[in-house]
Amino acid sequence: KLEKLPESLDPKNVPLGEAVLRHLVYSVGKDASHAVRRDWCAALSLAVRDRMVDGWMDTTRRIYKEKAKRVYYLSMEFMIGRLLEDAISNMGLTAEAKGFFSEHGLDLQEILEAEPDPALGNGGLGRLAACFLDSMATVGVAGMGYGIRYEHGIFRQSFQDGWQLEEPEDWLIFGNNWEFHRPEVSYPISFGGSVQQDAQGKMVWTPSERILAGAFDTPIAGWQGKHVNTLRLWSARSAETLNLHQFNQGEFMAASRQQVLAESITKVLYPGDHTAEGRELRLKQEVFFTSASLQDLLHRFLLDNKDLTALPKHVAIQLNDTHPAIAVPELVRLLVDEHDMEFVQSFEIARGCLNYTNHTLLPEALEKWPLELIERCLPRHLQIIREIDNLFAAEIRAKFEGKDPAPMQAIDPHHGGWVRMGNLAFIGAKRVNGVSALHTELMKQTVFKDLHEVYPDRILNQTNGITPRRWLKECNPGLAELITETIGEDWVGDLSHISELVPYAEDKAFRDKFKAVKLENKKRLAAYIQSEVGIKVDPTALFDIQIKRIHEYKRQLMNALETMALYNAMKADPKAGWQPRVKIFAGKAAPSYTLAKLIIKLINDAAKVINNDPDVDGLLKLVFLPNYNVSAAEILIPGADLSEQISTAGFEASGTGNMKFALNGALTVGTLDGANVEIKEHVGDDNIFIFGLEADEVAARQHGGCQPWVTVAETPRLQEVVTQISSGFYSNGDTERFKGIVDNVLAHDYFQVTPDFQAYWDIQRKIDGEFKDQDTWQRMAVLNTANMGWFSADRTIRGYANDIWKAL
Ligand code: 26Q
Repeated sequence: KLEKLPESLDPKNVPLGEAVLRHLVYSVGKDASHAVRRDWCAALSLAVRDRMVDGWMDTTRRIYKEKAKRVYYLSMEFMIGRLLEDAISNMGLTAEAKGFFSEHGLDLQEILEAEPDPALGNGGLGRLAACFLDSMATVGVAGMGYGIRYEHGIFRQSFQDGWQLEEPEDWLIFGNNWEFHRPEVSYPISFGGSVQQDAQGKMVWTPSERILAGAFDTPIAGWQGKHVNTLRLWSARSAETLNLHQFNQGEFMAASRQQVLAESITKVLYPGDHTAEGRELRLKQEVFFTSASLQDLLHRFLLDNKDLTALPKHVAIQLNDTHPAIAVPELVRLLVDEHDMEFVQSFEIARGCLNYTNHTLLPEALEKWPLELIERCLPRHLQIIREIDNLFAAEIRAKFEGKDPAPMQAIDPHHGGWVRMGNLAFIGAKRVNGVSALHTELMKQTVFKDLHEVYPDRILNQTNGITPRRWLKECNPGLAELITETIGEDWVGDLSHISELVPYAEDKAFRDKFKAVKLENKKRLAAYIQSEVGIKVDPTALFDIQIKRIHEYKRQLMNALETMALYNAMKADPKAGWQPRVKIFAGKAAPSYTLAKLIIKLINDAAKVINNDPDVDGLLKLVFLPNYNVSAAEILIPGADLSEQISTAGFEASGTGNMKFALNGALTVGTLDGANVEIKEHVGDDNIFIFGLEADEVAARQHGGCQPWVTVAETPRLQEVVTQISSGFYSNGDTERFKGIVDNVLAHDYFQVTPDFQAYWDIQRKIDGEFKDQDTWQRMAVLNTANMGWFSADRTIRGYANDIWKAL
């Protein structure tokens, strides 16, 4: 009887404004005259969240009734960004919210900006997971995200004298109005101890340490709010109660020891990407959230099923890279040890549910753990990994006579000492996928060559995508309105409709409006730059933007060197009719990545020289914006004319920033790498600027002995810049400061900056020319937006649902 609530309690029957005021007073505890923006933001979040709850419960009931296949997306990272605008927009409440606040003399935009930006990830992999949540809820997949509720997300970046400084990030400090704490949902996670065989021959693990995982749920509404999924994040706490006796004796530290140790597991996000630091705490984080998620999904399954052999029919689990790859032995362990199943059958069940997405081929980013560490922390898991490996080896020997399984096993018996998580994930997965066509091909040819030969049907491709809600509708309202008034609003829920814009590329009036929107976005970005770093830039100049994590393979250095060469050329002949440019960089370097941090310093030092040189005033500005995050991206991307996607071919698995820029009408300068290849196919060869070595040429050069110093000597503009840097031109005469960069480029240049430099310079000068012909440029820009429909994450999710999860 209580299930159907009285109409009067339905939040939809209360005007949003009234609900906000009620929450302001009764949930936040402030009256309107004392409320600051943050209070309004809290009240609005709670009012909007109320509107989501019915749909959330409906979704749960529907999934249950229809026995829909459940999809679990396990990811160490969710780079969700601010949630309020997303929720308002998807719930169709934008106009009402705007109206209410403007009636009270408040600006909705400012209130939205009072929300902290949850950055529980490093970069692309984490942001992809967040886009997938939005798309699963939009497409109607019964999907749930599982991750870690880090108390501190990725560090806050600032610059001190041009050097990167890392400060702790504190997104929870004022509370989190989106989450529902579920204190009753809690699972034990064990570590250490030993394994003994009991009288029945069963393996019994007696751990030395137990920690509890507690659940925090955030509702995720899809477009138009019909379907609302859950992001469940785990937080660690001690299984031990406080030692009150000790505490009362005055030994506060000792009494709290267990709590502090347990809670350290979900304290901070590891800030490295593309480095697989073999740290014990990182391993514990991986085990912690993976085990909690598996226990939780098994518990849910068993609520209405008895037979665990049916698990693969009802459940699909996606592993976001190898970070949750311990799921392979952990799921087997739960089935064998906790549910009394046979090992072989358990492994079959695991192999029927688990799927693995690879996001990188960089050797240093492939996770491997020392056997000694696994043995010490996870003795039972190590046993199971060995059993899985043996089963796998037997399977290979049976199928392929004379084939040595060793190089493919999780633990290579010839070069023991390590557990290779990529191999483990591959062996334990039903499907393995790459994230762009090129990347998937390279997976088959390189890292997983031998495994692909023995399981030729296991690897498939799912090219990444982005959500058009956040990455067009919300971040670029001007362009969204123009598109909607031109072709209607269907594109928001089905981005393939955006191709209806193609004919408008030939419509001068439309192009002018498109250009006017871009100019407004560039003004907004110029104001942001002014307020963040105090540099004044001209909104009519070409805005050239590279925003992503700082990494050698992404080649911010090549961009910086080209900027310095352009500066030299402009200074030598300022009246030569140069296209004015603003070069914009943003991105964080892993705290331990010395060379990446030195590249930041070089760009900041170069900016100081260039921006203060009156000879190039009005021609060139160089900006490095601190603390790049999702919120910054939402201002930067709509304001770009040119998108820098210049990674060494073969190294960027996909990229997703490339898609965001092109969708917002920026043209791409890029290499044939990752999803750039597919963007080129969709926008057309004439509407993208491709240059440089291709993946096979890069591989050949990296393996053959190249002599970068010779290439530098043969490239005069590059030679000049390198000489300037090493002679202290950008470092007040300090010839030591950038030695690390110069030596690397001259002697090693693994990422092929020197052979690509001239081609990059040439295409940039071609871009200068094309930008001057604004009519042609705008036509190309419109065709970029119009042809990006395929890159919707909705399409990607349908691909996973059809080919991998069998869930639609
Ligand atoms: C592993 C072990 C220990 C510590 C850190 C890590 C770690 C953390 C993060 C390793 C890798 C990552 C992140 C990888 C990543 O973001 N990859 C990007 O994934 C995007 C989504 O598929 C692609 O678009 C990018 O090309 C790819 O670089």
